[in-house]
Amino acid sequence: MKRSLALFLALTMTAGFAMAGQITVGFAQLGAESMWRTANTDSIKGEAEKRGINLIFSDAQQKQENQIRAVRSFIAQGVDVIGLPPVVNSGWEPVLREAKEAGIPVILADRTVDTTDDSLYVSFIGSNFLDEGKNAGNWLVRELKAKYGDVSGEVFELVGTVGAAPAIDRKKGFEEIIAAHPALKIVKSQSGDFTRAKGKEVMEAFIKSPEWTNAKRKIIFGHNDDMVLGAIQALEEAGVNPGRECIIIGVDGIADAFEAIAQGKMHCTVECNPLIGPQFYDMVESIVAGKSIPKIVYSIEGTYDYYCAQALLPWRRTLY
Ligand code: GZL
Repeated sequence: MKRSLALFLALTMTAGFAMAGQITVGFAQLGAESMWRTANTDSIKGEAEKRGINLIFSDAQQKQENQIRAVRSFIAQGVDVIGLPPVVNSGWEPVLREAKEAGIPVILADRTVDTTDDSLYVSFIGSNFLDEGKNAGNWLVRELKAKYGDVSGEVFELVGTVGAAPAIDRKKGFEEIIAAHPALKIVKSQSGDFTRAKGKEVMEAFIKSPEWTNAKRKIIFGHNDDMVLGAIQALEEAGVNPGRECIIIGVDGIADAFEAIAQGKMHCTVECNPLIGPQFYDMVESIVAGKSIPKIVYSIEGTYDYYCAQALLPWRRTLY
């Protein structure tokens, strides 16, 4: 094995050593880009420990080539099951074929892949991102009708990682809902890569644009809460009062978003449940026991706005 690959594996792998009869799972986590991802990692690691599962965990720092390298390493180690949250939805068929040929089942955990051959993975567990985009759109339409009596405004969209399933489908779902309201339109759309830092940078550029100056009703829709929280920082530094001068919607439902809503700086967050560890390992144990599992397992999720965020904040802090 090349020195660089050996060094990479040593640096990013937290490898366990399986006892006889113990299940070994290789999980190629995509990164640590957001509070959502941190909570997701805690759920995957914590549940493995609770169940006595030998977990080999790697962090790809949001690079597809690192994830592919980690999957190849899990195949070489002969793990029982591979968990993969693909950072983008294309370019996976070759390595998924290698896992299939090695007889190692793959569960897509959190994000999906574009493939015509769905025998390359056993199942997908995660959220319905299209519904999350629709939930954001529907909340906005209801809010505009209730508050202003008309559905109009200029949307500034903070897009997630380019090519990632949640970014593609949240956008698609949101656009599907607002398409019925011609006076409500997306006037600027740019990727903040799901991070707080880049969300701030993109909002700083939006604020300098003519679309922002000419906007009659400034609406910000972020594909995750971390980018929205970065954008709120940019707004406040530019002397804009986010809660009063804008309508701001995020996705994930992280506690910091509940906090921002409770402080009147944000208006709504659409939940995306990161705590899929228990469901994921139920699927792993079923596969190892030779039982069949559904091709798609969706997480249970809600939508939280300024009516409930304050009251629910203490509960949310206990989750992540
Ligand atoms: C969604 C997940 C997304 C979150 C972001 O299931 O893939 O990735 O919405 C995270 O916070 O970066």
